[in-house]
Amino acid sequence: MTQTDDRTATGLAFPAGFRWGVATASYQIEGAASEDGRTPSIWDTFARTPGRVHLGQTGDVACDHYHRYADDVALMRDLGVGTYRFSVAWPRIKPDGTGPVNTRGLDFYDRLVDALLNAGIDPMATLYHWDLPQILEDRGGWTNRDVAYHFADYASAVYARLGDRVRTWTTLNEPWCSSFLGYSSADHAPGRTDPGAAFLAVHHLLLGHGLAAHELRAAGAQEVSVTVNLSPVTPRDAADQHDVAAAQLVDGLHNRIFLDPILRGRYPADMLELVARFAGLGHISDGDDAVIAAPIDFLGVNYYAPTHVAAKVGAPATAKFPGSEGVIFPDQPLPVTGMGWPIEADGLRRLLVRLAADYPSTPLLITENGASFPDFADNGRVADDDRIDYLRTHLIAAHQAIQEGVDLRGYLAWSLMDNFEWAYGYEKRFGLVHVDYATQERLPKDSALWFREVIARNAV
Ligand code: IFM
Repeated sequence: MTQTDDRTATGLAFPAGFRWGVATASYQIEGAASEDGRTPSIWDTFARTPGRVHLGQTGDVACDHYHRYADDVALMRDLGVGTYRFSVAWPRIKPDGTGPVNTRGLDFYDRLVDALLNAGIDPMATLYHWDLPQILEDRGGWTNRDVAYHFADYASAVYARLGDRVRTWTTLNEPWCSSFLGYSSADHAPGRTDPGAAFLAVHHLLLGHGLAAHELRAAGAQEVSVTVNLSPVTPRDAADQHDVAAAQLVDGLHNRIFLDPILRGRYPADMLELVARFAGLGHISDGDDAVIAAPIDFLGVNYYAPTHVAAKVGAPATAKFPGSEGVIFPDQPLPVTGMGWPIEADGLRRLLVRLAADYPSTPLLITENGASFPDFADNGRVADDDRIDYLRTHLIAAHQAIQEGVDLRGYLAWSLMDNFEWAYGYEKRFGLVHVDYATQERLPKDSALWFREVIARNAV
């Protein structure tokens, strides 16, 4: 990167030590799907199932990061990031899900971590970003309590190899997606449509988080965290009790069903009623609450868009939110990203302020924020002003939250580079760096140059 981009600096300085970085996930960038002993994950299976992923695309090659990681680390160094959040692919480490550790799988992350440290970049490892070994899904996946214990074993194995150099560990990424999109709405792998299974998955993901957090801590991890995707939920009419009740329900299913067990040690009462309705309570054992509430050093917050809801008599439930009969999601009069997601930067400020109020003394770190837009490389340049606007306004909102007293420790942009956007395949581009999938050529977009200046100034 030789150009600079000093558009914007409004002079809003972030606190000293604020962590700046970028994030990715294993299946979305690595490729090398059957190399060095890796076995299929649920996403390999899902992507091969006709009709599930845009144009039948898969992560077989993706950004070929498995082979090009050194160049990608160099890109990050040029960007000036202090932190790189990546995820580890469980099927590389334990190809049969539970048994012996595959050293060759660990070797890859070992090389990556060393390259990052040599480049002065702090590695932040996420242990589960959705690529469950298919062999475990064949035994029920996250509906099976045993998987939570297998997850903790796998976490220990990764820590044993990388814990001397990786100081920050995240157990799960976005358990809402793993449970509700994976087991109820079928938008994600494993593509099931059983709301009861989704609630079982919620609990076993939470349990897996708690067990793994305990193992990591006991082994000496310096920082343990979990990342949730949250959305502030607003009723269409704050004076209408039905709209307000609808918002409360969706807030429960999107946010509180994960936040309360992790940070308060119990399910919220309204959510426990839904769990009982769809899955019974037999899968919740005495002592689970305490395991799930294992202390964390910060909460990872992924924010993309706000949610607006209203009540409507007779409306059917939305599969992503089981139990949401009578709730609708009216279009909002807001601009949208390339995903069709409404853009509201103040939603991030509201969310952070609410988290600080409801769950005090938990430091926060934005582990993902970003936007997809239809980008085009033209004469060696991608002019993505819309992404710069998105990032800038969200950073200003984050800065405002800090001014209002929120203990926000850092901001990681999603994503380092364009990648496999799950069911949307390669059609949607979230990267700061453009990827030409035919040649695997990387080209920093204008947003990368802009973000580099933000990082260098510690200010937006
Ligand atoms: O690409 C995803 C990522 O894997 C998880 N958080 C949201 C991103 C954009 O959809």
